[in-house]
Amino acid sequence: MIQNFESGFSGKWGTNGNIGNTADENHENFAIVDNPNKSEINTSDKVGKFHRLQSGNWWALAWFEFNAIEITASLSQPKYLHISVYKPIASTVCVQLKDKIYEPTYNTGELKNDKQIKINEWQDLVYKITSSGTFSLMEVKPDFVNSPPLSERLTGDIDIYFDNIVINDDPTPLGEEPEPLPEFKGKLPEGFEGENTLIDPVFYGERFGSFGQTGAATDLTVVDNPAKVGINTTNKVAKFVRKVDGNWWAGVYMIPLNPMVINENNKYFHIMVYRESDPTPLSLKLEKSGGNTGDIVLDGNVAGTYDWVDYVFEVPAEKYDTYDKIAFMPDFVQDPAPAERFFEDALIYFDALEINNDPNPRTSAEISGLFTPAARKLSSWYDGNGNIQIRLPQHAQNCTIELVNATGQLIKSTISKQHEHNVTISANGVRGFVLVKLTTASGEVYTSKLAL
Ligand SMILES: [Ca+2]
Ligand SMILES: [Ca+2]
Repeated sequence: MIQNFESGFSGKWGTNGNIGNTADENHENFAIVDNPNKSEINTSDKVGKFHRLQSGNWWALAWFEFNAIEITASLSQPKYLHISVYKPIASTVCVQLKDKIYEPTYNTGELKNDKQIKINEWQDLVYKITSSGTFSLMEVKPDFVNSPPLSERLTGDIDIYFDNIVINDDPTPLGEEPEPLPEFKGKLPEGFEGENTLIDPVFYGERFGSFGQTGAATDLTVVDNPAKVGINTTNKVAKFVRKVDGNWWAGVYMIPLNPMVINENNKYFHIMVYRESDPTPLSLKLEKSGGNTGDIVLDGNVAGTYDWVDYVFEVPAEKYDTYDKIAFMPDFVQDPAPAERFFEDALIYFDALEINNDPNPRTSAEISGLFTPAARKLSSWYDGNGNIQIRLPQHAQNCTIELVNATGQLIKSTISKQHEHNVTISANGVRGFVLVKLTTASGEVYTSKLAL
């Protein structure tokens, strides 16, 4: 709780930009008053009132001190600031937390919210805080509109009320339904090109991260390919910041949506790596609850300094199983310790994660977008009349048939009907290579590639 105005201010307060251009301690234009409308989300007695002068600056604000609070927040684990407002006009409300008005050490920056729709009714507005700090002063710019000028927007001074300023973990405004969380879509194989990757810091921060070193949201991110050379000329890759003071076994983890079925036909885990430092061994470990593959270690390739190398980890037969978590340690050297080998945090890039049945390094980081353990061959063809024909496997009913393009995007999908032998899908507007993927009701996967 930052302020609910029920028991006065705990420090100084005033306005800025309402009269003049510097912070003042004007108590006439910013004061605690009776709640003008006890209803719905705010039935409390006291609220803050900002008397906005029509003659003031467009950015005029109310400020107040409060007992210092420490906020720990990051991009993947944000905090949410709530403020309930009651205003005679709907407009942008801007808030800002600092430790002091001028030259603050901690500063959230101007956080804006355009979601006010209620007029002369209490409405809760929510702001995402993504950086940590110790805060003890708040500025509220409750009518933050720079154009048209105030003389045209307002016919006179206005009173703006606000209350119930709290910070918590709840992104949903008081009195409203939560927005549904978008579905997690991070899958293998993973090339980090699209919107839905294994690394989704906004909604799914718990599905990836670093370990063995002090954690930060910047430890594992999707970035532009630092060098579109050799076998990897794709746009996006993952970046791991290997901390100089981290443990020797520090690495990253990712939890794909699809379980990783490892068997005789699907045992080679490929990953492309690019680094700017000398090669060192790399370890891959697939994990599930109650078990893992153990460290599968490869020597670093000297060609992998300032160039992309495809590393192929073979899961040993005694470890065939279904796993759900990838642990990757791309600088797996116990001695000398990282602090003795690096002067500063090392950047290690990786891309194109894929499990298949091919022990040979790949020559391209373009991936099919499909993870098909032991996929069977599907019979399908382009019939010359604008349609793709698919012959259903014997005894397969209610199959899901999907067309996927070269970047892994789903173009079309359909479900076969009872007793059909062939399925026809219109190929209108589809160009280039497509993958036809059929999944039977019992989960068997059949694929074929077509050029249209
Ligand atoms: Ca109150
Ligand atoms: Ca890529």
